[in-house]
Amino acid sequence: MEEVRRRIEELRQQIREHNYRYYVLDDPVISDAEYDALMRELMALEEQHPELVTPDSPTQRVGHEPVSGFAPVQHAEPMLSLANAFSPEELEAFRERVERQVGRAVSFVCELKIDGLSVSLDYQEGIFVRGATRGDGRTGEDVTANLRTIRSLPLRLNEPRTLNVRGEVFINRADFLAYNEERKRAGENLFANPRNAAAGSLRQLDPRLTAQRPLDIFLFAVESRLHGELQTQGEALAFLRSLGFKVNPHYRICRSFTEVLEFIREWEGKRSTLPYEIDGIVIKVNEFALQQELGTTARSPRWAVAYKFPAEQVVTKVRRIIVQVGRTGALTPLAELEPVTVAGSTVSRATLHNEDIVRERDIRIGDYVVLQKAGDVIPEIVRSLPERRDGSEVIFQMPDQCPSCGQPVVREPGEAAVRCVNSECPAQRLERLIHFASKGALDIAGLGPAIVGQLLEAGLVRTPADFYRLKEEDLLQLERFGPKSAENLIAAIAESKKQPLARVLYGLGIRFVGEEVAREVARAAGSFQRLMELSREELLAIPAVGEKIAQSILNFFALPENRALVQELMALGVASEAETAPRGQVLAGLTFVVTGRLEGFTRSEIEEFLRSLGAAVTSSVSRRTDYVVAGPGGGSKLVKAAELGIPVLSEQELLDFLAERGVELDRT
Ligand code: 3B8
Repeated sequence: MEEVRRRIEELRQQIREHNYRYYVLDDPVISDAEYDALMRELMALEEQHPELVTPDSPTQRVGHEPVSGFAPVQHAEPMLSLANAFSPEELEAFRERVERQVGRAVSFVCELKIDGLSVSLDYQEGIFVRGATRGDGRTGEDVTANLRTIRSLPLRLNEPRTLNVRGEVFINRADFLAYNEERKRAGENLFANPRNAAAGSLRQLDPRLTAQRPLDIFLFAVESRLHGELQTQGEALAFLRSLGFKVNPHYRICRSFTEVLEFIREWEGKRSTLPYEIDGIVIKVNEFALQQELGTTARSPRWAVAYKFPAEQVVTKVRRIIVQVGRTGALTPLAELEPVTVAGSTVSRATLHNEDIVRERDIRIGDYVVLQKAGDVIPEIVRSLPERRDGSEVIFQMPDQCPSCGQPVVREPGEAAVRCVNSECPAQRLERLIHFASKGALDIAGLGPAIVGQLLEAGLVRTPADFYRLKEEDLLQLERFGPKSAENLIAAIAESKKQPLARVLYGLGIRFVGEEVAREVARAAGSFQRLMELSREELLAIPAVGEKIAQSILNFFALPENRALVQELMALGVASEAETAPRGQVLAGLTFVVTGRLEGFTRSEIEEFLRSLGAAVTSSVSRRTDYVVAGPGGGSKLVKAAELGIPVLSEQELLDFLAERGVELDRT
């Protein structure tokens, strides 16, 4: 037995080494056949001795049975996104801001901006234990099983470290093309670009399918806790490599901004020679101490910027300009184009935003136009080509009646948008219903635009409250529904009642109330009932809410039909959990930071729990922190807490603290 154990360990060690050489260094020293022989021997031994199988064994990459959806993962440090610079001028502005704040010239690291999707990886004592997508930056999805299938991702590090790192998952250009070809043969939908293909693969529910897809990963960041031990981004990249991670080799430490510009120019030219797609260059302040000093905004670090390569431009023809009515009644002109391929996908429509833009860019029906993708995603008509006109082109006129309901439209002074103000307008109604069910709002699976359209058409729904009154029999009358799909949709709708108030508020589609504002307003209100009663003063006391937003919320709740809708949703049990939950908001107004390794819970469990009690949980210790909860390995945050005189609670002390406030928490 001891012998078997030894042989298994030996095989794993060898296979790991060969994996590293093959997938990370791209420099194998044995043939594929020799490698296969090692792997087969290991698999056979593990099959005979299943008790010896460990999660970090190289055999564990193939993936197990499908998981049902992905569990949410709270990021210990928020996953921010990069601010963009689209021109040398914007890049120069970044440099000036940095140097003004730091007070001197600084050195930068330039990295290729891999066009994939960011993930966060957790290792415990050197073992890969969890990986998550960025999600909304605060909460991602647990895609551990799928990440395990990426051959260049070490399941076990060269050192038994406990840490969080970040990187970019991507697919090679050639693999992407082959993969799309395969999908075409199988009659499946094609992916528009490698990033979408990578995202689709990573979010694949069956890891056995993900395992067949050619995903790869480059690592580019370490958690800030390591910023004491490592001093610069350059050191962090070297450190990541020493642990066995794949790090993109084409980075450069630049001692002056001239070198940064040179790096950019160089890669703008060499971009197409890479086997994977990049959409720009990331420029980071090299020293962590300076990064810390520069800090972050709500969304992005101030110490880094993504320089986006100028967009690819193509010429196409405007066939028609149609007018769409949005959920707030805004009329938007939309150009229908002769289909063209730009930046990797086919485009046949582009929004023209509003009347003024159509006039400024002098875009006429029948015109040839220059099209590009803004930020490489949203198709945008940059300008028309008047020299190619033949006289048959027609100047676009915004209608003075709503194309959906026929009511006269209004243009408020100082606003670019023309609006239909008829709240009964069918187009607005449809868009509002679609929005209510959509991803950031109630996120009702199976209730997409087409189904909502059918339901509205059939007279089965008029307001979001009607969704909750639907019965399976109602759905069975509709095309495309069978007993199973009807049952699933009803279940998904019922399930959505548990969504937090913030999502419901966002789902109401109040003008200027985006997801972030909705979160803050919902938290301040605490309950649905209170939400309707918030006064102007109370609204303005919320940091994210200014005059314009406050007025919009007041206007919304001033309308009897909207109040009636909210009353109905409450009566139907939507978002009732928060206020009827047995635990009150006993921690409201307190800010916590959780650090170190806890025993009874994961850090994100504790954080979620504290939030459910009304606390704010942040990732860094500041004067606004009330308590730090620390397990072993708290590190720099404890030092900061001591400096600022902030009380530190052990796990047990936290439980006692909560018990004193009438909250019991079971260890799991
Ligand atoms: C901070 C640093 C986001 C990123 C970052 O290759 C932050 O560094 C980020 F908030 O998204 N796609 C890279 C890449 C992406 C990011 C990054 N570095 N090389 C990439």
